[in-house]
Amino acid sequence: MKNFKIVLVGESGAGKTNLLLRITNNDFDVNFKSTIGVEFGVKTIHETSSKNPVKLQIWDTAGQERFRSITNAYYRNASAVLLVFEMENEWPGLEKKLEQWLKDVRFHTPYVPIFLVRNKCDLDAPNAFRLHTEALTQFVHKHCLTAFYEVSARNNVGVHELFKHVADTVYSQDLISEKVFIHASSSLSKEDKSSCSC
Ligand SMILES: Nc1nc2c(ncn2[C@@H]2O[C@H](COP(=O)(O)OP(=O)(O)O)[C@@H](O)[C@H]2O)c(=O)[nH]1
Ligand SMILES: [Mg+2]
Repeated sequence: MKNFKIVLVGESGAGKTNLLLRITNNDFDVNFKSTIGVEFGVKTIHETSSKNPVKLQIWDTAGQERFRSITNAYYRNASAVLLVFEMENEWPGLEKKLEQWLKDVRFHTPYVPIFLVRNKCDLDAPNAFRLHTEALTQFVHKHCLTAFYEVSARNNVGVHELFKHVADTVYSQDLISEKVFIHASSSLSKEDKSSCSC
């Protein structure tokens, strides 16, 4: 089974650890223990579009995000990044924070798909007008992000759909890079033959 590293990033308190708990243990923790962190959890997604199960190794920060000191090692070999945030009242302020995170992500791992994840959607007032949805959709296009999800780790809303999309994306991306590699090596061997002097 294919195994992929996925990393969670975003502000402290956004709900990264609880997203990990929800997808791996179907659990939720009301306490905010920013310093306690497992390195990663594993989730096998069976219902992928390709019908091939995919194993996701999902990495959680251990509080380093409070100091904006997520290291290169954390991002190393990641196949996708989930940028998690919670809604704030001021869009310009939130946009700035998200852009800082994207800068950091793209500096460490320039080509991976990035999923923008708005957690805690259970906190919305029942009839609240989705003020930010349009701005966020534009943000996703402007920064060429793979997708935008609204989820609730607490109420288990959208979490499975998100990770299924992540699994499908990293799996198909892996197939493409394998094909490119096979194609490149087969054309190389042809060239080798044609230039062979014996
Ligand atoms: N209402 C609500 N609270 C959440 C949700 N996810 C996390 N929280 C709470 O937000 C706080 C921070 O969550 P945590 O997962 O530790 O955030 P992290 O710092 O990004 O890892 C905790 O008190 C959680 O119980 C959610 O979906 N809805
Ligand atoms: Mg945490």
